[in-house]
Amino acid sequence: MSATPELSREAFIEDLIAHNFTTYFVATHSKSASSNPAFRFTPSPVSIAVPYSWSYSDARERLMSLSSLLTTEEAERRNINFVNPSLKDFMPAAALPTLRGGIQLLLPDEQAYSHRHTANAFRLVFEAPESGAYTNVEGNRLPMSMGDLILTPNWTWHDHHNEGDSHVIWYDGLDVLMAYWIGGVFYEEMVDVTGEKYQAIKHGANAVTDNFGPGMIHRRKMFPDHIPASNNPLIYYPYSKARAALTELADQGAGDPHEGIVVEYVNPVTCGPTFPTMGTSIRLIKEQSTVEAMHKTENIIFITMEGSVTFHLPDDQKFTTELHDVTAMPSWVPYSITNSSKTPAVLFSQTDRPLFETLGFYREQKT
Ligand code: 1HN
Repeated sequence: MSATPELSREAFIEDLIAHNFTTYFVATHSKSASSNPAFRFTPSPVSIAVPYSWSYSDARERLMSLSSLLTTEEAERRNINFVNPSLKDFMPAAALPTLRGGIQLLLPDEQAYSHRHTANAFRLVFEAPESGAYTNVEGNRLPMSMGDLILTPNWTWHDHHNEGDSHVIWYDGLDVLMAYWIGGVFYEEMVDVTGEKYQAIKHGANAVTDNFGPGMIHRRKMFPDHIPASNNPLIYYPYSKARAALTELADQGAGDPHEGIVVEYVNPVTCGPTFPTMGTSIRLIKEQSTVEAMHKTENIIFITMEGSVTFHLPDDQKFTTELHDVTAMPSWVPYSITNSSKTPAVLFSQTDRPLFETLGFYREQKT
């Protein structure tokens, strides 16, 4: 196109966009009303996602229905994903811009065959038989008991099994949305690599947890060379230990008005987050107490593991949760958390805060 000064501003911009160009004034300027506010230069972040809370009982009912319509063989992973209504048109299965979450089911005698991917993932167990449900991560048989946290870091083989006498349901948390956006997803099925659908069991869970007693690890034994050195070798965190840590801190009177009593699951090698891209923590909110609101640049998903809480947001929006409900809070949205009952509440969380911290974008501000 040659320069045509006689074009009106509107016609010029229309032509520009039609030819796959744009300009700061249209795409980014804070005064422009033509773009999504999330992509303008606003004084503080405006997320492309909305706060949202999904009821576990609604999701669970659908997962059960799905189990009579789709086998694990067909589905590879039979799950129901949590979808943020403002992201559904342009991101696959996103609870928040970087985070994916879902619940997965195995009935007795079912299994989900081995695969691996660069996206990091964790499993948080919601319902499980007394024994017999487990995930095999790189040959380690890790039991799935209520509240246990199991990691399947970047490029680790993992398959799930239920040899128990009742169903197992767990939450899958992944950083895979970020991996899609940057073009970082690799994936393969074990059967195509080795001819086997499942891994052999080489170790029990104590081979993982006992390794950290002396404060030393045999990294080569835990993870062969092809797996990134940044991977967290502590791939199993039993709920009993996490819960005991919270009780002990509560007894000591620990806690912060803006956080409650919170412990982070850390990579013991770096003392950093569970994964380079994604952190996990567990928090106790004492009976009849409130965690005060704050702005934070993190996308965070809360899962109610015990009790019930109410999240209060701007414009009188609120979410009251029940057991295993999943609540997503986008970056910078302030929310307080109230536990008005007579028993403590426990919230698990999945956050992309490590990304902000690593990139130098992390900020927080009191309301
Ligand atoms: C995955 O590997 C699992 O291993 C579950 O159970 C859900 C969603 C997206 C990408 C990979 C699993 C997943 C997933």
